[in-house]
Amino acid sequence: MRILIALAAALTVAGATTAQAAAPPEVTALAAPNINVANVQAHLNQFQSIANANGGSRAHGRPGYLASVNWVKGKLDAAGFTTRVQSFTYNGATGYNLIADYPGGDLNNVVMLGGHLDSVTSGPGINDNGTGSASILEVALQMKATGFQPTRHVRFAWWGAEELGLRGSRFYVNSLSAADKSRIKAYLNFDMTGSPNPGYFVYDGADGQPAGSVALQQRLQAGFTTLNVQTELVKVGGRSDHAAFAAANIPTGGTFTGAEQTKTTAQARKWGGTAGQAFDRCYHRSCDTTSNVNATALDRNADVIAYALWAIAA
Ligand code: DPN
Ligand code: ZN
Repeated sequence: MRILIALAAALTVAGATTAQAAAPPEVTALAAPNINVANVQAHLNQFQSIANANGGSRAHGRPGYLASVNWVKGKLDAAGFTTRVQSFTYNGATGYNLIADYPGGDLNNVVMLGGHLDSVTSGPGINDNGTGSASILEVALQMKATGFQPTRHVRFAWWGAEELGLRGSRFYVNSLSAADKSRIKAYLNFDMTGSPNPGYFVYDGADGQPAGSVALQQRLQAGFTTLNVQTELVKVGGRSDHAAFAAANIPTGGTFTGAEQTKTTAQARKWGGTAGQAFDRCYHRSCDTTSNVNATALDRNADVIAYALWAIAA
């Protein structure tokens, strides 16, 4: 699906040499790209193959985790991102965050998008959180493919060891100077965006989150509205990697399609799917494979990520 952002922009004529009356401002459409869900699914297939080749998981301290980092890094390097692997130690094993900067934009005005790349040890972690990881990867690649040149600087992160207590994201935020923290104006988190019995949740920006979080919430809600999808607010508290940013007083937001909780009758009426069943029956289980992803939810969330990024970073 395609989402258009209407922007008022002044027309400028390159190379004009004669003084003429300025052209009137015109409304042009700056289109956020329609994220092709087949591309996101191809990334998920890659994560599944990596797990299959590495004992069935992509967990912290297991070879499938570093293989995931290296694969995502290769895609970003090829697209011209400036990438960095940040190591940390947790539980006697080395963990890794992958940080990727899109060249250009105001370095004092940074927008970050992130998601955790690790799985639990019991499975390949395709919905949790191959989905968020693959979606922000595809959005990053489409920045380059479309030649997007935002005013703000855009940075992506794939976090390690989320499943062991948000370790990687906390390590990253703690590694920043006060000045570097203050340069980050927004952090958007994507953790589980393709649940098989999906809900459409947006992080509640008023739930003890820093000032500015409600604006991010509303931007994400607007993306879903454009797709004619109803949303509910969810209080995610400390359950994912936005928490370290919120603790540093950085505005946060995100989307979520549900985990172990049960879809209500009212939610099934609104979103379809099965009432009385978990949003993700394979949450943290070995069956969290590529079969455990709802393609419509994956597609809609990827489009909303692009919609929000194009609007916020413009
Ligand atoms: N943090 C998620 C997990 O990795 O288990 C679950 C979750 C994601 C919960 C997003 C709330 C919001
Ligand atoms: Zn998760």
